[in-house]
Amino acid sequence: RLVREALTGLNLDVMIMPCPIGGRNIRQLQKDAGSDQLPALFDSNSDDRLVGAEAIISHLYKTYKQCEVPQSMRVSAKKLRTSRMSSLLRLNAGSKARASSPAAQPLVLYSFESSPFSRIVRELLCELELPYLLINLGKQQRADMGPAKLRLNIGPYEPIKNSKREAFHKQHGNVQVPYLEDPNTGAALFESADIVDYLKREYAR
Ligand SMILES: N[C@@H](CCC(=O)N[C@@H](CS)C(=O)NCC(=O)O)C(=O)O
Repeated sequence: RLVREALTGLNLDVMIMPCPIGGRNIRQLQKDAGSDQLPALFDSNSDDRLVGAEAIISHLYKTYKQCEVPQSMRVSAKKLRTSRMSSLLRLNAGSKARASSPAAQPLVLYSFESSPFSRIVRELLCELELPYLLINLGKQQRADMGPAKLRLNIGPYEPIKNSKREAFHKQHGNVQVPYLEDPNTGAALFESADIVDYLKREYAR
């Protein structure tokens, strides 16, 4: 979670390989890397392999922002505690593998870390062990605040120019997450409840 927070803050997208407890992906990681410690990041731009939130976040800020990790993003005992607490509040949803059919191609999820609706989708993608490209559409300005249908600013919504939000807005006429695309079936869906139903129907066994 802390790594994904940093990725949202840095506006970076990543391919996620979920490794829930008891699943095939964690066994494969152990085989390939000789360790099942998570989180683990492979950066294909620099060919670096990093393990542990602190090392990964430091790498991300050094490589993609040329700076030290800001105070607000540093891994601390308090942050780990609150992160664990939020998992407990969700009864550890998204931590254990459930029987699933594999997907031939990775799915695509538009999301940002603190979105409660996206969290539900991420949890299920993890339980089903479905790899996905996580595209972060974090909020960048005051005008982005509020739900898509009830923005807190007055007047038509205008995302920041040349941003991923602007590209999404041009394509869909709004910016709302979660949004899921499945290249395996051609499905493209808004609405967390519909996405959850779709994933269960298509991939849960
Ligand atoms: N009913 C939708 C609500 C989704 C929603 O409100 N998403 C928020 C983020 S949590 C959003 O897209 N806000 C607009 C924005 O971020 O620009 C669902 O269940 O997916």
